[in-house]
Amino acid sequence: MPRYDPATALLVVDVQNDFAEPDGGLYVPGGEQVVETVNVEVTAARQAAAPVFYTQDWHPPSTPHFERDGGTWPVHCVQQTWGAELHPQLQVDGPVVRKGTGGEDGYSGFSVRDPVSGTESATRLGTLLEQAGVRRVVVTGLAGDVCVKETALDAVRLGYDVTVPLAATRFVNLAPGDDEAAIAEMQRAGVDVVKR
Ligand code: VGL
Ligand code: ZN
Repeated sequence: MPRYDPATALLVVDVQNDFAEPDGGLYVPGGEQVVETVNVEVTAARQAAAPVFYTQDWHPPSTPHFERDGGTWPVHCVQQTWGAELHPQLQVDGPVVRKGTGGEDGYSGFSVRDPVSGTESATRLGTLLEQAGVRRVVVTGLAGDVCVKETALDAVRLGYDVTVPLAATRFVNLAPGDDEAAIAEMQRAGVDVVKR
């Protein structure tokens, strides 16, 4: 388990019903299992006075992020629906940063991208980490080959030391092998990927 301290934050990415529950709109196989392992991290972080931040995929009902509207993904995490809610068993003890709210692709917790124009803009997460004096981040949640990966890569670019404990994530594997490719990409970027 990663060691926490006030400068080592825990990031909990998109632990929402649509990803974590078998009848969710974009179920990540084994997603329900991370609720428990993430909660262990939340408890450890809070005991060490480490800040915890959550992200929440939060899409409008129609967005070019969705396959039916010209994008990639089945409908998921539509604002105000059951699927978009954080998992009911998730321990929430810190700010929740929503992403994709204006119809953007919100893969990284740090930034969103307009799927039509390609323009990127920052979420609140970077500012929150700066204000808290964070130097290191532990990235957990769903999915390991999508939002966890993009959040971890962005955190490296922003100068943070980054750890991803595999016990606290699962992979969507839209294409077979996406999990191994994501792990390799994170490692090449300097992420400390902790195997189970
Ligand atoms: C995610 C696909 C689409 C994720 C979000 O949270 O990993 N994946 N939107
Ligand atoms: Zn999404």
